[in-house]
Amino acid sequence: MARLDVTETFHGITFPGHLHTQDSLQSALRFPFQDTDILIVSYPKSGTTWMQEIVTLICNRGDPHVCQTVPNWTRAPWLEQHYCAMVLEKYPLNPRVITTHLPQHLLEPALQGSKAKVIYVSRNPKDVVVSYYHFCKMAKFFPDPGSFQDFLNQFLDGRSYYGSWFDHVKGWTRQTETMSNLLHITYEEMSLDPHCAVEKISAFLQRPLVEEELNSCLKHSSFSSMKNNTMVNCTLISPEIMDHSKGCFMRKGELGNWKSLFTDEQNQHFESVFSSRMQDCSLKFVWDVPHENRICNKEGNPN
Ligand code: PPS
Repeated sequence: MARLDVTETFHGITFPGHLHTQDSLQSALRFPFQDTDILIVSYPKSGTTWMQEIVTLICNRGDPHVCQTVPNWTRAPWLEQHYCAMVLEKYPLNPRVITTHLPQHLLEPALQGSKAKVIYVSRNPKDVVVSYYHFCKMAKFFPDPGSFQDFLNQFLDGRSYYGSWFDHVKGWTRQTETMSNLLHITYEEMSLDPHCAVEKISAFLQRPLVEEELNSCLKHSSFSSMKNNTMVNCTLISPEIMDHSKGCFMRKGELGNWKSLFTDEQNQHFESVFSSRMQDCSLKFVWDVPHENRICNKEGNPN
């Protein structure tokens, strides 16, 4: 299944045809979730792979064996991608860890009444768009991204693959008010205080860890460990699909890397689109909170 030049449009959103078909997208909407499932949800480039690693490590009490021997797309397959059903059948997981980039409104019917635990990861959209831009240069299943200005315009207009960042974040975070089985965590929280973040995730999954296990989770989910882990750094993907000469999947792993690419004008325009598109979102994000100002309580929740 190459289909590198194919784009699937589904419910008005575009998806790379290399990984998605109309059937696979349709099946995702009818997916029979089990109450024991863990669903990782994110807009692309928001920390998906990092969360897959943390969840896998928590489920294995810090033991890195699975992380180091099973590719992330097998141990936490993307629900909407064509191989998902095959993977779930061939490699029974306990618990099942499933990943998705789909927007909330499309998955709502399938999740209705389910007690599956949902973890939503968001990230500063300026860092998302920069990470996404670099990724599109290396992933041959995306069209050439062209100039950063064009790519940014598409992102702000909601024309990117996987749809609008604004709709995605608003759709899923709105659910935090009503769904007790949904945890929203940001890439920034994970980066500024990984210990606190892993504690928070393990508490949410009701899989408490002793200090040694928690430290092992931290060690093996660090950027440097993951950059060298072939099970997550995309180097297993053939050069026909991903041009590794054009960059690394584990690229920078930084907060505020957008500053390397945005001009002042682009930043101002971004801010103005952001305030207008997010005015109906009551959520306060922690993107720019300095480390020394972040405090954790005993349960691992940020105060
Ligand atoms: S994807 O393609 O949607 O699955 O990408 P995703 O995994 O969501 O995002 C990739 C970015 O996450 C960074 N990353 C990390 N940052 C810090 N620590 C760890 N452990 C980590 N793992 C992945 C990765 O480097 C990409 O961000 P950028 O800014 O491009 O470096």
